[in-house]
Amino acid sequence: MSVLRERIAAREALRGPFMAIPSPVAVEIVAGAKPDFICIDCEHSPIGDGLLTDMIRAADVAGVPSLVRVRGKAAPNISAALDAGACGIVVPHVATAAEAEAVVRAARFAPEGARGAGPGRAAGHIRDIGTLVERARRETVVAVQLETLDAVQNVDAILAVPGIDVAFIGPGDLEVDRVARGASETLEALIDRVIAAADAAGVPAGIFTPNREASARWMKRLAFVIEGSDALWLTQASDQALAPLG
Ligand code: 3PY
Repeated sequence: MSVLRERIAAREALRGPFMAIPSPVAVEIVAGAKPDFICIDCEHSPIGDGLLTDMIRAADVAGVPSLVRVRGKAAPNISAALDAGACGIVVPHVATAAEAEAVVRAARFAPEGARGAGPGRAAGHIRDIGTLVERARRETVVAVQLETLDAVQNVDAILAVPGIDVAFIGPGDLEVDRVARGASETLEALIDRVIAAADAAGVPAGIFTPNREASARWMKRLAFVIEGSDALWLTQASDQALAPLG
């Protein structure tokens, strides 16, 4: 199987969940269902760096690539995820070209960026720093999450930044921002604008979906989908299992 970054660039149909339950066991369970990837969600969970490493390790054992949605745009969040061995990052709330440039700088080694070559897990604990740099140049996935009106406004400039692999749409946050700011454009129209810009820039677009039905609809149009989460599934399953007996 080719690496995730190549599969994304080839626009293979790829679908995987967020993992928000802070547990390598949860990763093992979900990885057993053979998703194309998992995306460990540090933005909306209490997953710290130590546990993140164990969750990536569990995904590696199962042969499932792990992306990490980092806690925020700051460079230390990005390097912590990549040094722990994630094959890529999803960076929330990217809204300007300058922010996109900072993401690429933090995520890519020179000459594309300025990531520090540290002796972390991704470097075989210093045994493989040369291999790390060479592999990361080929394999590290950089996804920017576009989820505000500002991001839509600036989408052409954001996607003109070299080194971005996925324009990932966050429809939930985009809708919150749209309503809060009283925008007249519909959510669908805003999403269409991002997809059109991504097509024009030659950058694959992706989107978050709440369930498999929504994924089936979106995957007629987009190749990359993050669907639901382990926490969402556990919520739904427990509500159903513990509903009052009829
Ligand atoms: C969104 O839909 O805005 C998301 O961030 C999904 O987690």
